[in-house]
Amino acid sequence: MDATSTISMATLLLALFTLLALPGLSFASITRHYKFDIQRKNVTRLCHTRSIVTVNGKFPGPKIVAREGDRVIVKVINHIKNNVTIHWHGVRQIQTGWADGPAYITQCPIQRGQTYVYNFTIVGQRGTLLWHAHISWMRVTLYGAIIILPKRGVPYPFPKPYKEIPVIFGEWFNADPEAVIAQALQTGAGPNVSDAYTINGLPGPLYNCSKVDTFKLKVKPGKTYLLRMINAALNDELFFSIANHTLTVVEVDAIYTKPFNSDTILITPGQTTNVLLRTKPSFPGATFLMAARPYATGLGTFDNTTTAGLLEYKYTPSTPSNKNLPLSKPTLPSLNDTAFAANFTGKLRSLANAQFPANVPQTVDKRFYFTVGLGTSPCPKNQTCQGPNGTKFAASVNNISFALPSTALLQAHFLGQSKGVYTTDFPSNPPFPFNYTGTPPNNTFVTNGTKAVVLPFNASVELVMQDTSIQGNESHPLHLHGFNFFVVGQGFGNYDPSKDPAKFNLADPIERNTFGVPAGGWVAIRFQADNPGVWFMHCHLDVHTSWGLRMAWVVNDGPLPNQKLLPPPSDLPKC
Ligand SMILES: *[C@@H]1O[C@H](CO)[C@@H](O)[C@H](O)[C@H]1NC(C)=O
Ligand SMILES: *[C@@H]1O[C@H](CO)[C@@H](O)[C@H](O)[C@H]1NC(C)=O
Ligand SMILES: *[C@@H]1O[C@H](CO)[C@@H](O)[C@H](O)[C@H]1NC(C)=O
Ligand SMILES: *[C@@H]1O[C@H](CO)[C@@H](O)[C@H](O)[C@H]1NC(C)=O
Ligand SMILES: *[C@@H]1O[C@H](CO)[C@@H](O)[C@H](O)[C@H]1NC(C)=O
Ligand SMILES: *[C@@H]1O[C@H](CO)[C@@H](O)[C@H](O)[C@H]1NC(C)=O
Ligand SMILES: *[C@@H]1O[C@H](CO)[C@@H](O)[C@H](O)[C@H]1NC(C)=O
Ligand SMILES: *[C@@H]1O[C@H](CO)[C@@H](O)[C@H](O)[C@H]1NC(C)=O
Ligand SMILES: *[C@@H]1O[C@H](CO)[C@@H](O)[C@H](O)[C@H]1NC(C)=O
Ligand SMILES: *[C@@H]1O[C@H](CO)[C@@H](O)[C@H](O)[C@H]1NC(C)=O
Ligand SMILES: *[C@@H]1O[C@H](CO)[C@@H](O)[C@H](O)[C@H]1NC(C)=O
Ligand SMILES: *[C@@H]1O[C@H](CO)[C@@H](O)[C@H](O)[C@H]1NC(C)=O
Ligand SMILES: [Cu+2]
Repeated sequence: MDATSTISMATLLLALFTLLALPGLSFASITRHYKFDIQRKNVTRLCHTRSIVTVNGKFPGPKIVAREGDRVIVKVINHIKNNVTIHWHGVRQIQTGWADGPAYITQCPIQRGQTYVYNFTIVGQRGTLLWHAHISWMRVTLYGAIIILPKRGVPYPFPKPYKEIPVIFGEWFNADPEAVIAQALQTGAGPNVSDAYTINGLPGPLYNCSKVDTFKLKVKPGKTYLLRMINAALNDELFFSIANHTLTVVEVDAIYTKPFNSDTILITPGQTTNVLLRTKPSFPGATFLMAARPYATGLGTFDNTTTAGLLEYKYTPSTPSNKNLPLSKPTLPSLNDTAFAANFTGKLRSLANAQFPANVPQTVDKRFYFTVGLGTSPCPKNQTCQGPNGTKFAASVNNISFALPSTALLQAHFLGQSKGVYTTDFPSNPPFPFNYTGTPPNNTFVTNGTKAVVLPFNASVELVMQDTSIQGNESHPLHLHGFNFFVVGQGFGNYDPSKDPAKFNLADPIERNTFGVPAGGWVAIRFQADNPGVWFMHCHLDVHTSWGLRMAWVVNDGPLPNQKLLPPPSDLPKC
């Protein structure tokens, strides 16, 4: 080897080394391939065997692991009679709305025998998210974790955990959930509630015939564990606590937070929360219960049971046995503790530093005020209905109960064929004002329609969502697809546009994709409409979604090539 080639080789190696060391270069990212076979499996819980729908026969489903910047390709093959779609909850899907997944919004369902390949990259996100089915109530058993690691060589903004553990909450029905919701929609009554909550698919020791199905977290003393918590329950927000241990919240919805300590966390369906658990410095000689049960304030019945798991310190011969020591139980807030909920959510702040800035829109192009809540719809002529006063339960946004179309909105939008599929007259304000959190109006009937809001590319949006007291004040965890939003303000009673904006936090508000509109209150959010496509927004309590608490935003293309929705993949399912 002569001198020049040695030099050029060294330069090349140096250049290569520099490139590899720099995070964010596309060639450092990789493609992660997954295959999801949708198939039934007999599973027993609470001494009750049921044929449930699974991915690859696993319950909860397989976890997706990727690094920030990676491409994820999931081939979904549907082997069952039910239609299926999969949603990658919280993944931004920049320009790739075709891979988002809500049925009849971004795609037609994958029917029996069909295959669809979800193909997307993970841009500017790291943390915990979840995937779940997004059609009818199929997500009761079709869900799993999405774990997005930072780019190689980039540390967490908190001490490196000794171990990372997914903790996924779910809801178990002894009955077939598809039959439960079909019957409720037919009769107009509230659906039968679930029989148990689960931690990683296991109800735990507080239910009859369930001791064998208990999640056990075995830990060593003096270590820091990262619990990646996900609420995949169908209809219930949950309080969670571990006896005698404090949790440090460090990330929600794949956004780093300013760390804060709490003995109990509140997590709504669709939300994720990463917490650090520091174990006791020495073997404590006792086992600790971890438990979750709902936060609920509505008038309807709900599953008020408690799921539990065990935090077990590893026993070594040099430590005394803990066999006969009492089990420590956590104290959870009462089922209707709205003060705790407000206190907890009020503590969440984005990290908002130079490396992880909070890009809060400081000015607003478009303002919206949406009521969210329950209502009723008339009973069909020759039927008797079992909802309030012989009507049917319904739910709405600005009094519109969203009717799903029979083809996908995104296709209609892309092809310029919205006529007969959806209209663009979704109201920016409630149709008639009333004291939203006071005595409900006499007429609680909703109207229905398939209506969307159209936004120009990159509009900055401020949306105030107001709970209504119709059928009871209740927290509604609203989830926005395709974006994260900043929670700039929240309060109780009716939003006051003359006084409340002065109190908005535009510096370090929490950024996330799902937020519980306070029971009997309001929340103000802001987001930049920088992702072209059709984006669903809905309550993540599936019973409310089924009743119509859902709507869609259409974000038009921008002028540049990287501001346009890409063409649909060739295997996009047809209706
Ligand atoms: C589930 O159990 C039923 C009844 O025992 C049986 O007929 C069926 O084949 C089983 N299904 C699967 C997927 O194992
Ligand atoms: C995924 O999308 C990328 C970008 O459009 C494309 O190059 C690639 O071929 C796709 N892969 C599959 C398996 O569809
Ligand atoms: C757990 O907390 C309870 C109540 O504060 C206390 O009585 C008990 O001693 C604690 N147990 C352990 C092992 O720390
Ligand atoms: C849970 O609900 C059941 C049935 O509605 C009720 O009987 C029971 O008192 C409730 N338990 C709690 C702790 O609220
Ligand atoms: C919460 O429920 C308890 C009974 O479980 C009741 O006494 C109390 O009034 C309720 N609080 C609120 C704010 O509804
Ligand atoms: C709110 O949180 C603070 C600090 O953690 C605590 O001292 C206070 O008691 C909490 N208030 C309520 C109503 O839970
Ligand atoms: C009444 O309901 C039944 C089924 O529930 C339906 O077959 C029938 O057509 C309905 N009649 C009218 C007049 O709507
Ligand atoms: C049902 O109707 C009665 C009388 O028409 C009314 O007093 C009551 O408030 C209604 N209940 C609900 C839940 O709408
Ligand atoms: C709305 O109703 C609530 C509850 O009854 C009441 O406290 C409040 O004063 C009412 N607000 C207005 C503006 O009337
Ligand atoms: C509501 O109904 C009550 C009694 O049915 C009536 O007195 C009142 O005027 C009605 N209010 C409105 C706003 O229509
Ligand atoms: C929508 O409203 C119309 C009346 O405007 C009614 O006939 C129809 O049944 C409603 N559809 C649904 C799904 O509630
Ligand atoms: C599945 O979806 C297709 C397309 O929308 C629809 O025609 C069919 O009725 C659905 N099948 C079932 C079993 O729901
Ligand atoms: Cu809701």
